[in-house]
Amino acid sequence: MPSRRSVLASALALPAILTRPARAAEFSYKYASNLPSAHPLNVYVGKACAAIREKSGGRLEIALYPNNQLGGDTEVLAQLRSGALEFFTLSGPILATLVPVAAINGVGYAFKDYAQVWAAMDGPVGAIVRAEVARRNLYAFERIWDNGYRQITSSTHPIKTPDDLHGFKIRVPVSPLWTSLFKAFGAAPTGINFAEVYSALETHIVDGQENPLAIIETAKLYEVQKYLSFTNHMWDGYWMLANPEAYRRLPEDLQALVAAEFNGAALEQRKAVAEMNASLGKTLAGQGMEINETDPAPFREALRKAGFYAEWRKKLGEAAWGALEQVVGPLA
Ligand code: X2X
Repeated sequence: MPSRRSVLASALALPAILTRPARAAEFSYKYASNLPSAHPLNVYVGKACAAIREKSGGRLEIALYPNNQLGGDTEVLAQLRSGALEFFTLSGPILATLVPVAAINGVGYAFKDYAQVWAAMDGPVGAIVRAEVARRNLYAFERIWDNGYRQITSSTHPIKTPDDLHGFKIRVPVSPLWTSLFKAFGAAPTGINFAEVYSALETHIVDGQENPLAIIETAKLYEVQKYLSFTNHMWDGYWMLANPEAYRRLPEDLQALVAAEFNGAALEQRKAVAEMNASLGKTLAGQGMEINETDPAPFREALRKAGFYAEWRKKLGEAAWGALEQVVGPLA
């Protein structure tokens, strides 16, 4: 019998190709997300990836890297563009650092309800964004995933009126639209990647942040924030992006499978997020948050007076703005 050492030595001497498991995937791709694995975004991307592996007979495996494991959004977007990463979900207004018109879903108080959100994003507004994404050499799948309506949290005071935002030190995502929105309210916004948000709140680099309830819950932001104010100031969604060369390297049947599974899972994920965002208020109250409602009218008026709508109409362009207004009505 050969010694353990010599078996090991000869195994190490084999070329890597022979030591791979017999049924290794033809394509091993990676997906990254800035959210914890318990968030419905990752739950449903995970389901889609399992279905893709199964239905491709193991030819395509997509490994999941949730929770900023590969870095913050800015860094991961660079990895996606270079081909170090194949799939990434990124919020529209953050993607806008590369594709300016992608900020459009973040226009303050633009969507009255989810019917308007999906009519715009699955319709003319989404089509304009996806075409621009393609021009910047990335690929965006048809169905945008739900992040949700965003609510403001604070460790210092509740936000009841626009005045409560004056001078408020709030973290916003790294995005000109977000910074502009909170400057228009007279707040003091700081752009920070989500990867650093919990610690920025914990160490009081900022006093507040804004996110949908499903994130406040799954990222445990209630541990470092006291007040939760229902402002619904913005709807946000995640584009499922692919590195286009990596996507086109897949045979056509696998491309079709990936598109069908991601687009289908997005529709399921939307239902799960809407349910969570509707029911989590009680949970967060139980975890110690003090909750208040707000009247959107004075917030919207503050934005209008500050010139926010005029500025973003110019920045986003008449085609995109017109497509949005076609769905939601006149904005200012
Ligand atoms: O960074 C955020 O706040 C988050 C997680 O909501 C986005 O990706 C926009």
